[in-house]
Formats: sequence, C-alpha cells, structure tokens
Amino acid sequence: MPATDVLGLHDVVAPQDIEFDAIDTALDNGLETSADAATTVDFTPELDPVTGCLLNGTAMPEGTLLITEFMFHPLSSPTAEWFEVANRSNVAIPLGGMSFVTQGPSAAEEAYLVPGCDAFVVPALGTVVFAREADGIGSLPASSWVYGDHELGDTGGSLGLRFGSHWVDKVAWKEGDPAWGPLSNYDGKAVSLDPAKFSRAGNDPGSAWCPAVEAMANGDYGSPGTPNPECLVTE
Ligand SMILES: [Ca+2]
Repeated sequence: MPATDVLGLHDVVAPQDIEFDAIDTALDNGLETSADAATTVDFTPELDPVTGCLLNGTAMPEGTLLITEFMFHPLSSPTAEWFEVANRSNVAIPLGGMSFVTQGPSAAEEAYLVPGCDAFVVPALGTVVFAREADGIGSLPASSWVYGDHELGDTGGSLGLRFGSHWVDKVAWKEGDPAWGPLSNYDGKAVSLDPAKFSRAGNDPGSAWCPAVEAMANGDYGSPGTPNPECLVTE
C-alpha cells in the first residue's frame, strides 16, 4: 500500500519563492506504454483558469516529460540524492497535481504530490531538479526544489512521475540486472540518460543510462540541470 506522509518543499533559489506543505496522495497504478519519439514533442497544455493547474496531463504525448538523471547513491552524503526532469516540448508545463513516486528495493511505493501550479513549472525545453535536501548537492541549478526524506534505493528501486493513474514516465533499476551492470558503477555518480535515448520507452532499459562523468562541487558526479553528455559506452 503506498505510503502517505507530509512533506515541506522549499524553493532554494530565487526568484521563485515557495514554501509549503504537500500532502501525498496514494494514486492508482497505471501502465507504461512504448514510444520512440526522440525529438521535440508537440503539446498544448490546457490549464485550469483559476488554479493554473494542468488539465490534460494524461493527454500529454509520451516523452513530453522525462526523467533524465538521478542520483541514488551519493558518496558526499547519504542524503545528497536528486533527480532531473526534462520538458521536451516548446511550452512550459506546470507539474502541480502530478506525483513523484519513489520505491526502494523492498519498500512500498511512496508518492508525493507536487502542490501548487504556478511555481512548479518546467520551462519549455528546460529541466527542473528535485533534490532531497537543499544544500546536499552543492550545485543546485536555478529551477530546483527540495522534496525531503524520500530515499532512492542503493541496490534497486524505481522513480516515476504520475498524473492521476497515468504514468508519465518511470524508471526502475535493480542490482543483478545485466542491462544495468553492477550498481556500484554508480557509487557517487548520477545515473545519466544517454541523449539518444530521450523517449518514454527509450529510458526504460539500464543500457540507456551511464554513470555521470562531470564533477560536482560536492565531489560526486552529475549534471543536474544541464544537458547530459553522450554515454560513451552503451550496450
Ligand atoms: Ca543532466
């Protein structure tokens, strides 16, 4: 049964100034289907005129929003975890009303609802970074928020973005999966999606990802908020 808890999220960089509590919601599971779009996605958001929330998130073409990088085993600090979400459309998309769902190797899924609609906006063709703590990764980009105490499993887990019962994107990693290779490859290194695999199904297999190579200020490796380099070795 999905866990439910309360989180405080904080904007960590001006000019946005957000501070609020979010109540997680337990949402129904959906099924992920395939897509192979690797180019800019056409999407026209329909927004609630009062709240500014996205109304037609379930109608987003596959691959509009993608999880493109995540850090599940930082060495600088156990809580210096983060993940990056890319918007591959030509329009800004508010994330309010969507939920991020995390799962450890053996734990139940935990969902947290992205609250508000005017603040949590992924810029057109831009990225946002969600960090577990404000000062843990040393180089938080301008579009970033802190989500609090949700753990990305070191020996396996999953991370997804869900809108209602619809999985917008989801990635799962597991020790022992040949496509992922030894997860120790990612000790202190973010899991970086190969730019050639930027599609909803393209980022499913472990072979689409590789250890980040760009040094961060905290000694770990990753490119939060900046384009991912090409994976030099993919299977
Ligand atoms: Ca990146």
